[in-house]
Amino acid sequence: MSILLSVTGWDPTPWRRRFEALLPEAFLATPETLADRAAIRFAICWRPARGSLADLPNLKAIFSLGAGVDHLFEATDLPDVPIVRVVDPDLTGRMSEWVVLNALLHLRDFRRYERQQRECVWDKDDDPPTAGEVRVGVMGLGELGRDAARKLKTLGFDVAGWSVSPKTESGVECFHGPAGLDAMLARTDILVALVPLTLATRGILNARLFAKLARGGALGGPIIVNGGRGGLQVEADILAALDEGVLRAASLDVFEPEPLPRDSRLWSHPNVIVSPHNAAVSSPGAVAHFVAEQIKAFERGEPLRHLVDRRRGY
Ligand code: NDP
Ligand code: OXD
Repeated sequence: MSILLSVTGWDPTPWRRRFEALLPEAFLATPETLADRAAIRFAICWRPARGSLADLPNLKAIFSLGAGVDHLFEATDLPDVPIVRVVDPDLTGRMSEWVVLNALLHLRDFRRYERQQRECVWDKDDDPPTAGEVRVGVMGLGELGRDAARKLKTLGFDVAGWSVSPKTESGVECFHGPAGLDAMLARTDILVALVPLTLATRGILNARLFAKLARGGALGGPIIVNGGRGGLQVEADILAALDEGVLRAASLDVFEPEPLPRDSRLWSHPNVIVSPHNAAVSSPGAVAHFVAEQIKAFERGEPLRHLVDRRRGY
């Protein structure tokens, strides 16, 4: 069995080592070493090199090394085979850590106390809000959004969520569809974006949406937390909304383009927390295991799991 490992933007070495150990019978090729295109049965990808997926006549499936698959749909020559994405407790747990961390940083006004420490200032809010007074809206109640919503709920936040299809989640007010979004925004102090980047969601975090967020909440203004994709957000609108007080703060893990350019004002804005697209890294240890198990199951005649719906784009 031959497998193509096509990875750009991440170091492919730990991935190659993991797959060699987990699938010792497989021949692992890279776009640079690939000689026999007809031998390739599976492609394992993160931002695959341009043209690397074309002309693989015996390809059975493509595995994304991330939960998101927008990086695959960028290719014009994407073969028409099943696409599997990552659904793994390791990745899910990491994302929830990042979401909870940022919700707490804003709840506890961490930026202010960090600044004060640098200036040796001893000053505090005498009646700060608790989690129960803060309404969080999670855009996307999928694998990641649902887990984050549950963990935020456990901490006492007043949590709602939004998805395409109707959902029920204990203790979480669930909204769906375009009409449901406005209703959720109207009760949201912290908006967490965990929707995939698709034609329907590109640019959704824009000035029109920010204007619909709740005013008068316990945090002194709405806050956005984007762990989804940079393409969801209109950066100029975020900066303008922060400057005009429409938004109080933003935590951003994802950008377009990445890395975030040095001259972006987001780096230095006092009310923006930037992280380098590491909210939930795909750990080679966990994710290679997930992919290898699926390949073995497929070779035994079992169906692939966590397939992407090409029509929806996620
Ligand atoms: P899922 O596919 O499991 O969940 C996506 C959720 O978004 C679903 O609830 C879906 O609704 C909802 N959704 C999709 N489109 C829309 C829309 N147009 N309107 C309303 N809701 C919508 O994805 P995951 O939770 O696994 O991952 C989400 C995203 O997180 C990934 O696509 C990726 O971009 C990002 N990510 C970022 C990482 C990072 O490190 N920053 C790491 C991993 C992922 P429904 O359930 O009804 O279909
Ligand atoms: C992913 C990511 O989609 O790391 O998994 O962004």
